[in-house]
Amino acid sequence: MVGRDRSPRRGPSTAEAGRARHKRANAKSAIQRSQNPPVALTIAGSDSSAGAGIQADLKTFSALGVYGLTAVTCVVAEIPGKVSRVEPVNARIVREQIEVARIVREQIEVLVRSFPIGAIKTGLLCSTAIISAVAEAIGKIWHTRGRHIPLVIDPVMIATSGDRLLEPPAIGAYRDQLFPLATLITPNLDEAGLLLETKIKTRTAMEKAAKALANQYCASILLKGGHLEGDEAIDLLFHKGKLRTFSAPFARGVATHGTGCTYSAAITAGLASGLSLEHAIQRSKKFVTESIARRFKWRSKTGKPLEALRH
Ligand code: PXL
Repeated sequence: MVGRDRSPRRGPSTAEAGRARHKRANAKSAIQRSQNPPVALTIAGSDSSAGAGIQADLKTFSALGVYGLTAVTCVVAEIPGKVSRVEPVNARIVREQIEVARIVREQIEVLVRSFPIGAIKTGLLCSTAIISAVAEAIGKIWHTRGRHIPLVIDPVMIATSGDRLLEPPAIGAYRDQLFPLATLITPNLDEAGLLLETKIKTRTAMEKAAKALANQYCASILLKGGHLEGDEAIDLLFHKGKLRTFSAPFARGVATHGTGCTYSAAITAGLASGLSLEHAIQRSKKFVTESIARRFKWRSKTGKPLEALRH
């Protein structure tokens, strides 16, 4: 067997070689830095059909060039149109829920200590204990970092199918603990109605509701109007004392779900990438509208349409 030549290679002096190495390393770290995408964290539930929840958030982050981190709060077994079961991560009784809440908090804390997170979003938080854990973890992070990371709260309460996803007493925990930390809250008409204990049925009522929520929680509000007005899907932003409208043609006869998750994830990706709130929302509205237009279409064995957003 021929032995390998282990003698030192001939080449530049040690100092020159050191300088060259240093230059290469600098260039490499500059490349690595410039290649690293913005980072965003989603704290949400898992949707087995992957149209909504943490799966929709990750697909949206990727499509918009953002590296997504996750903290899972609950597991939802479902297909489009039917939620079969919602299970908080490993929780059956209150004691276990507190244990779960600790797991959720630890996921967030360890990620925030390690990654340069540019924005955070919350989706389905499922229970009072989990909302408290998330609020506590985010409050602590802000305190130790000495700055606020933009926080987008999608107050998921009811699925597109009409199934309830949040236990009713948890609304109080949202109000008291999490909303005060929000940069932006993105309720739909039903969620805003539950929060304000009223029905929102007109454009004027929408304007009143957006302002009332913004005043109550000192946060910007994006109230999603869905199909309230004719052929347009109109959303109202109340931000820094001003109302602004975002609209797109309303898509009829669509059987997708997860548009709310996708919308708030896209806004979070925009904020993590340094866009202003208004620009992030404008880009996200377009992204959601396009994801609906180019949706995937299957048929279930019983012949029912089975559709999913193409992120
Ligand atoms: O679209 C609301 C939603 C959010 N999060 C999870 C879901 C759903 C709807 O089904 O499963 C995990």
